[in-house]
Amino acid sequence: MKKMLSASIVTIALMVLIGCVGSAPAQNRVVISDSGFAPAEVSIKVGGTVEWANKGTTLHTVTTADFDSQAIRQGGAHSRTFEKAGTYAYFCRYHPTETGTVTAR
Ligand SMILES: [Cu+2]
Repeated sequence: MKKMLSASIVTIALMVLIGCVGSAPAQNRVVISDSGFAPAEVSIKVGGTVEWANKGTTLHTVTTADFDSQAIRQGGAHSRTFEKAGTYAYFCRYHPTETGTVTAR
């Protein structure tokens, strides 16, 4: 009887844990190569986080009118959480042809 009780507690605890993971804001990963951002367009929920990982061989940035990641070194990453709905167009300061957008809704 005691065993069954602890088994149900474990089951409930697992369900709660899985529930938390499921409701967490989506995390999206954008890879920066020396030819640009991939995927160039990401769509997230408001409150979601985007992480840019620099897999290129040189410095890159994620820059909009409102924010600038500063230089992201090779192997480095930058994360930003989008608390307001909107479409955020960004580019790389070093290579202005590298562009992307984040849509938060
Ligand atoms: Cu760049």
